[in-house]
Amino acid sequence: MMRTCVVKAKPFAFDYDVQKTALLIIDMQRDFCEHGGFGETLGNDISLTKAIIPTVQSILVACRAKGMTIIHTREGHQHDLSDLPPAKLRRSPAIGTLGPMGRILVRGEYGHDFVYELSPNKGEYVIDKPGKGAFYKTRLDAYLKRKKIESLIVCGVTTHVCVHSTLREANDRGYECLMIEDGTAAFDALDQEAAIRMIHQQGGIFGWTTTAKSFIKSLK
Ligand code: TIU
Repeated sequence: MMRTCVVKAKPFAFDYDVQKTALLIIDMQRDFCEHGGFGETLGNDISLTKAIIPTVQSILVACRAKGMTIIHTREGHQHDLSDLPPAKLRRSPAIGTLGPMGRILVRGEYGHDFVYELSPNKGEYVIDKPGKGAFYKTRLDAYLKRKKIESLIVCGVTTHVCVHSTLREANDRGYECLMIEDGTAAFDALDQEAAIRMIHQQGGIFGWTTTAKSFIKSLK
């Protein structure tokens, strides 16, 4: 049976029920959207990740107004870096070093926290994750099952890294995923375009994609 809300999407219309859907906002942290954070230490320009903040905010506000389940994730490590595999540190040696926003990608530091505009409200679930995907070493799946969630609306950064790792695993775990094209960002436009196409190609091999405007219009 068709669910209540229907949104024009690629590769075909995505239908969902608000009560069985969660908005999943991936890693909208200062470390990825502001100067001196993890994103910049990797050699990236943060202008595209910063630019989506107002769009993600409009999605968040619209979902809150409908009482949708909201989940925010953060990538980061414990102070002693005991949850940081040497293999990850080897290719991201800035993790744990001191930057202008505190220690890079370390929990509790200013740079690790969410950008101000996307601060979680009381009652919204915050997931701290040591990896790129939001299921690895977290309680995300248990939380979604407890809430009887079937569909995920996915926003955040970066599209080709943490958003993809999370969305691909969510798809394997049986969740239907709609990624918001302009509610996600990569550090460069080519990666963004490819990451979007990789979701909806082959009949929606990982899920669906749409725009923030179309998604907000579909909310009932
Ligand atoms: N490097 C990069 O594009 N992303 C990350 O390291 N983490 C997330 O995507 N959050």
